[in-house]
Amino acid sequence: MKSIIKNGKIVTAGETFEADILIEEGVITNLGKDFDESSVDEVIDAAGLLVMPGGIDPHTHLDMPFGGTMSSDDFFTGHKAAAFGGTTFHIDFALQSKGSTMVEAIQTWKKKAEGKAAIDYSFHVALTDPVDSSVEEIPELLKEGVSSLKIFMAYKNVFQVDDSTFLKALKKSAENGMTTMVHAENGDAIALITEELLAEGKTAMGYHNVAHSAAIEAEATNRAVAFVEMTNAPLYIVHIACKDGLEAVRRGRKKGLPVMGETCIQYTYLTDAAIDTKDFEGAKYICSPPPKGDEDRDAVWDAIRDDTVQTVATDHCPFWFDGTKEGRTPGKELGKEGWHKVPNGVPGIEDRLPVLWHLGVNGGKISPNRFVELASTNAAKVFGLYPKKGSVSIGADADLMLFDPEKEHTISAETHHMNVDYNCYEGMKVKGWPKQVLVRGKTLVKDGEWLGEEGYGNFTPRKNFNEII
Ligand code: DUC
Ligand code: ZN
Ligand code: ZN
Repeated sequence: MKSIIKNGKIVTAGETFEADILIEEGVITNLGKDFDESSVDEVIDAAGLLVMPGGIDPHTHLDMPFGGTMSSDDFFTGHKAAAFGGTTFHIDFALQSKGSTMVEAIQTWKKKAEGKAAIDYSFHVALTDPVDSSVEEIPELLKEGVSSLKIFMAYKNVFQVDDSTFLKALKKSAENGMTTMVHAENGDAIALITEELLAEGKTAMGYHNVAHSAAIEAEATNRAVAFVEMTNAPLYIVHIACKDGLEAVRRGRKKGLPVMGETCIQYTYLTDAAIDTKDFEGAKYICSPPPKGDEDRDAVWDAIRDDTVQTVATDHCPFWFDGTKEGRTPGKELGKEGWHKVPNGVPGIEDRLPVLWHLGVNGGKISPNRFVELASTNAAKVFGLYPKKGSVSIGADADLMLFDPEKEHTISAETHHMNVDYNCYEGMKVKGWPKQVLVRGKTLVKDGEWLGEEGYGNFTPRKNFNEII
C-alpha cells in the first residue's frame, strides 16, 4: 500500500513547513513535492489542514480492575475513542498482583489488548509487591519490551510501596536504562485523614479534596525529587496537579536533576469546585490526585509553558456515572454513601488533543509546535519510541493526525466515543478538530466516520537508555 498526503502544512515539535508525504507500507518514505501520483493507491488532499504526529497518551488505564469494579473502556472502545480524538498511540499500566511477578502482569495486560487493539500501544508496569524479588526482576522487563516502571506512593495496602523499595527500584531501573515513574501523594497521610473524616461523618464528595490536599501531593513530590537527588536516577512524576508539586519539579530541574513531569488535561481546566458539589455530581470528577484550586490550575499552565512538565496526558480511567444500567460495569454510584467509596478516575482519552489545542493554542498560551511536543513527541522521546513514533520524518511510522484548525465542535457525552455516560468538558465549544487520523498509513477516522478495525493495533516494544528531556 502506497499513499501520498499532499498540500498540508506539517507541524512537528521543531518546525512548521509545507511538504507532501509519501507513505509506503505504513512508513513515511519521503517528504517533498510533486510525487508521482500514478503509482500510488491513495492520494489524500490535506489542503487547509495541519499534519501532525498522532497523539501519544503516556498514561491510561483501560480495562483495569480498580475501586471494586473495572474501568469502563476496554482496548477496543478506548482505542476507538482515542483515534476519534487524534491519539494514535498510548501506554497503559500493567499492575503487578501481590504474590505474582511483574512479567506475569505484562502478559496479563498483553492478553487484554490482543485482538481488540485498534491503535498501537505499549505498557508501563507497576511494582506493587514491595519484596526484593520484585526489584531483582526489573531487568527482566526489558525482554518484554517494557522500559518504564511505576511506583505508587499512595493507595496504602493496595499499590503503595515503602520508601526503601522506591529507592531500590530507582537505582535498579537507572542501572538498566529504565525510567521510573511515580504517583506522588502521601498514602499514609491520606489513610489517616480519611479515617478522621469518616469518624466525623464527613462523607460529602468535597472531602475527597481534603484527604487528597495540595500539601499531601506536594510533600510526596518533594520527597520524590529528593530521592532523585540522592540517586541521580531518572524519574518521571505522573499527573502533577498542584502548584507546590510543580515547584518541586521546577527546582529539581534547575539543579540539573534527571526529573521530568507530566500533567493531565483535566488539571488545565477543572478545579476542586467541580467535586465540591452539594449533590452527587461531584463524584464524576473524583480522581487522584484531584484537581485543586484556581491558583493550582494557573500553575499547571505556567508549568506547561516553562517546560516544568514535558507531557500532557490523561490518566484516562473512566467509570460510569450510572453503572446500574444493563450491560454496564458498576461505576461512580458505588460511592453514593461517601466520597471514599467512589472509584477514582476520569475519562479524557478522546478529549485531550482538542482541549489542549483549544485552551492552549487558541488561548494564546502555547505554540502549535509546543502542542506537538506536549501531546506526542516528548512522550515518544522519554519512553523509547522516538523517532518511530511522535515524529513526521523519513523512516517514522505514518501515525498522523490531519487537523482542521477552523472546525468547531461542541464536546458532549452525547457524541463522544468513550464508553462512559459523561464528559468532563461537556458543552465546551472547541475550535480545531481532527479531520482524519492514520495509524501506520491506514485511515482509522475520516470526517467523523470510523474506518478502523478491532485487532489492527500492535504492541510496540520500547527501548531503554532514553533521552532525559
Ligand atoms: N488515579 C485515578 O484517579 N485513577 C486511576 C489511578 C490513579 O492514580
Ligand atoms: Zn496515579
Ligand atoms: Zn494513573
